[in-house]
Amino acid sequence: MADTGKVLVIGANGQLGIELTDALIEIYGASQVIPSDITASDRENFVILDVLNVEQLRDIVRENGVTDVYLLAALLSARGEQNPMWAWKINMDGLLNVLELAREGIIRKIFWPSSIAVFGTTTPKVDTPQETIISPDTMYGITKLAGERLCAYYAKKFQVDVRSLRYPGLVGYRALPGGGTTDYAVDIYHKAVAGEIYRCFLSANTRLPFLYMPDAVRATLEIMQVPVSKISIRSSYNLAGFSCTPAEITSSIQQHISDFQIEYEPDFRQQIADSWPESINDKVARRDWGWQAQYTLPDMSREMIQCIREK
Ligand code: AKB
Repeated sequence: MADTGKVLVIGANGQLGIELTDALIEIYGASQVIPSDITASDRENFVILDVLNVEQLRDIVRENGVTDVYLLAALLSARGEQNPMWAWKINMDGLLNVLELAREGIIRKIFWPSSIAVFGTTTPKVDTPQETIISPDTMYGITKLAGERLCAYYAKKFQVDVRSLRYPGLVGYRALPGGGTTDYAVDIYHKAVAGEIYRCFLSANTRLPFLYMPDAVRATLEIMQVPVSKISIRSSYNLAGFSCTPAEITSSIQQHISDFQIEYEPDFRQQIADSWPESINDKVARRDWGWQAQYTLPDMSREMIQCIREK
């Protein structure tokens, strides 16, 4: 995009951040992308940034001519339950800091991820629609719901161009996720390739929605590139890939690693998973900006196993 200044990725060392940063560098060039996180990295242009430090954020944005911000720093669902106040602080203050810079006109466009965690036990579980009962049961979900409302508010009241997706569980081979309930679906592949038994913290038939990382990265790039006139949802778009259970992932892995074994030892994360939908209806994203997932569970298993082996 000719009118894009520099792009700042906050949370560039995380599971999605690593892959999204690479994709952004491919589009805009390394000199245009500023990866940042609270821990160091040897990436070009990398800066250490604490999203809670609004002055530091403002300086980095001003000094580098940043126009677009991808705010990925967050505490996920399981860690959020272990430290709810910290989850509230990181997830809400971080977002507000970025929204405020956009309201002041310093930032032009924001991507902020929401999650299926906005839904709760009273939400229809199957084919969950875009507009439905949104009544989260976790602190992470509460921060995502509040964040969605803030995004919609800043968009309407101050014409801030903030765009958002409700990610399901994201699965990729490059980095391990940290502190989420859907993390098992990444860990399981690493154990399988290492020839180890996987002890799953969810029960065999817990069905959840997932998205393979290349689809997640593409969705993020697509929603940020689509003309503003196509964006009808300013809270956050439902996004679907495929849905599966730990038992189904196990069978899919066994197509490639026949002696792979799993044991089930559900813990506190079972209750979180039980409060989330099994499948998501993303027809509004399809209608507005042509979203279409490409990967299925068998595709993902084949690629995950191959890529982890190569690593
Ligand atoms: C989590 O499990 O907390 C996240 C999510 C679904 O947002 N992966």
